[in-house]
Amino acid sequence: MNRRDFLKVLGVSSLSVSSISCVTAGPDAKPAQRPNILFIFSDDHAVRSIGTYGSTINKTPNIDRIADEGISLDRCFCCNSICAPSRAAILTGKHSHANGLMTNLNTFDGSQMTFPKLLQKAGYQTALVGKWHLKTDPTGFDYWEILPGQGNYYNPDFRREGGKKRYTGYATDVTTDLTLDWLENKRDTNKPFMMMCQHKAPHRVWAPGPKHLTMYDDVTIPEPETLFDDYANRNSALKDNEMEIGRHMMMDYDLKVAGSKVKDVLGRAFKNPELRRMTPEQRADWDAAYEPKNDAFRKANLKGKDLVRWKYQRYMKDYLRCVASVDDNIGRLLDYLDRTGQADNTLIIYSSDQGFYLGEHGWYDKRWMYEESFRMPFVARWPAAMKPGHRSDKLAQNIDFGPTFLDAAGVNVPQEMQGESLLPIFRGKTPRDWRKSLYYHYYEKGEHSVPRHYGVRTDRYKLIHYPDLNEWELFDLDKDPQEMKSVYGSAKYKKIQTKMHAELKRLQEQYQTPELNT
Ligand code: SGN
Ligand code: CA
Repeated sequence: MNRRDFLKVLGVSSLSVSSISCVTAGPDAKPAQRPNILFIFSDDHAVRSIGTYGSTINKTPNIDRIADEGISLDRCFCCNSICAPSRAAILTGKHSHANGLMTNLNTFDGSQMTFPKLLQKAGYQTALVGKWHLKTDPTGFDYWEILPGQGNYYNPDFRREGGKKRYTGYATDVTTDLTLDWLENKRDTNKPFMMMCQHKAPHRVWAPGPKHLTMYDDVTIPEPETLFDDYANRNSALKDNEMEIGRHMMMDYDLKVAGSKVKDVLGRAFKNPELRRMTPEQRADWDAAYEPKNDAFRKANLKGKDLVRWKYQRYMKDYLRCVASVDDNIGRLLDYLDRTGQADNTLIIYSSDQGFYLGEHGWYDKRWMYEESFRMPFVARWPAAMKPGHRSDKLAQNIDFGPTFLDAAGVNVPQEMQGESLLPIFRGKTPRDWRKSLYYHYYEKGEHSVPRHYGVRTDRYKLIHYPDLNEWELFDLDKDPQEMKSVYGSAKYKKIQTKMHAELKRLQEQYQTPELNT
């Protein structure tokens, strides 16, 4: 029985144990007393490129400010490391099989229960701006304006009820402009708000904005130890992956060597889709930044590992430039809250749909249950109700976000949500029976050739099953944090292995997962 079931039996709602004393939240509270919720969310932002998570490669002063004045979760994980499924899990508080959105190819059933709908019903004004990626129109929002599909970086199109509009500018700036415009001019100020500001950045094709085109030009980004992984001692599909910086990044499309016809190992040489969207001025700035560096690259005629190293530098600098714009724009939202006196009673969150590989194992992209793509950043601040400067290593998951926001708003968390409110953790009062393990399931058979897999993670161990390969992996994260050697089947880990199998089975039963029937 989980904590919420237990409380139900006692006739106590999760709110009554975790409501916050200085906020008079509850069904009868005056709307103004309930917190605003500002959820800032990005696409593919790995913790290793965030200051508060110990980044040695970049600075993120605004994300760090949220953490310093609130909390950062060190062990927050997604339930399925891919965009649309992570978003659906957040909206519904449910694992992928339970909300019906298992892969990016599925369509979200917008008629189901979601936390924005419940907040709206409870008197919140709800809004969504930016990347959505769930195919059907958003439901449960008083206002929405979204990027179609994956969206674009330069002069992005946005879709809203009854129309489409192209905005001149850079997507991260435009998404923030639209967010601020709604907050300042469009909403009903008699009601608390819940705004989801969702960036495309730093998703592929990592196109930096005009302000950051030459940032990092004079530095060398440190390489991860596993950049030249040989994929030994783990599952047999690793060697068949299609997400290597060296072999699967395209020169023009990914690496900004405009006009290059050099093909990747899959025979592809796509053009960067952003260049044709730019205004002549934007294109001139872009070329002024990239062409001198591209000339030097062509002359150097790099081969083998030197070429991989060059690709890694180009990739990382572009990725980090996109992150810099996200961080700057978070600063604009923090300023807005300060300027309007709303900072104190606004729960502001920064997170991203999953992690990402920044060269670890030689990769970009995500999908695997390995730490880099499994982990999500999560920082939150709510001065009226939380102490500053708190870190937590408790196991949290994206299915907890909805329950947390409902709990903060004084709205009962429905029994059908599988996540738990994180508010007790925010207050440093983690219940003794807080979860000891997490369930993960990746279902897609598609791009980047990652096999379907599922598993369980505890504080120290991770067990993964690849049903199509009929193979298992077991990692001791204390001894092998980079997950370079599976100890599955080793005599030394026999007891742990048995325990982890039992734990996986327990979670499968708790969540009624599909592999129970396979
Ligand atoms: C696109 C990307 C992939 C990426 C998926 C999923 N290719 O298809 O590299 O894995 O999105 O990303 S691209 O050529 O279109 O950039 S997700 O964040 O939407 O899940
Ligand atoms: Ca994503």
